Amino acid sequence: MRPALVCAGRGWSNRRVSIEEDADPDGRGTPVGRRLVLGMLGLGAAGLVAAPSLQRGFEAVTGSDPTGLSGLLPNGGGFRYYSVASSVPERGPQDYRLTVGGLVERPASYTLDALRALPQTRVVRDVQCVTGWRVPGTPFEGVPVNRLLEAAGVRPEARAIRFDCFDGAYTESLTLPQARRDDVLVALRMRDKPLGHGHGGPVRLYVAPMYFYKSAKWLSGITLTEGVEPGYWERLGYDVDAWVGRSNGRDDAPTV
Ligand SMILES: Nc1nc2c(c(=O)[nH]1)N[C@H]1C(S)=C(S)[C@@H](COP(=O)(O)O)O[C@H]1N2
Ligand SMILES: [Mo]
Repeated sequence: MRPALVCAGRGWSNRRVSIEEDADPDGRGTPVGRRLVLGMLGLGAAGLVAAPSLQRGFEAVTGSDPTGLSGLLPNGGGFRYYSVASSVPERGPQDYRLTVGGLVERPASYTLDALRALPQTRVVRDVQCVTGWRVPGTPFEGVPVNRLLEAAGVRPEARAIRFDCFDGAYTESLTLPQARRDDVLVALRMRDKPLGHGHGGPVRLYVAPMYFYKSAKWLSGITLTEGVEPGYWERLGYDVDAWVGRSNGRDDAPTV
């Protein structure tokens, strides 16, 4: 069976079930339990009534295949591979760049080697997609976003950050206080290996305390903005403040 392709949740009971069925082929990923799945289905109807924009989001998503890569790549260790772009170029040490710009004193452009040369932080948490799949205890390593912000000198009028991706399609956002947490990384490694292309390598954003859609893959730009510019899924109805367990209709205890 094709993996569940839609990073969307409420109101699609058959997709929900398919996520549960095809998760965890090798025992490393842990799909959410049946009770939680059914609980989220229960939330679904109310969620759609309360948030009509979500309904529009589902239509937009199901009208096309948002995850061209998913069909090509094997399921790795309980992860699903998501891409809203049908193809994404590969970038490596020669041609990868991460720019830091917008409302900063000193715009910068980092090569992969420059990022690797900075002190690395390791964070080990559960990865949690808003559709329900979860991979426990996943190590990520990289440079805290805050370190790059300090190097760039954030101007006083900046309140938020837009993250751009070299897939040309995806964007994400964080408020400045969120981005300054020490568990928010420009990640270069995942599960003790360099980030592969399928997982957004060579560099992705990793926002440990939030649902995985905040962790933008193929990161190419960090732009300081006056206000939050909602990201790709957020324009389709997902919460901008995507705390695990405390957003997107969930009110269970956070897993972080
Ligand atoms: N550029 C980009 N980043 C993205 C996405 C995407 O489609 N494009 N999908 C998001 C979603 S919904 C999830 S669950 C995770 C999936 O990461 P993975 O493919 O490494 O499992 O990436 C997030 N970051
Ligand atoms: Mo997701």
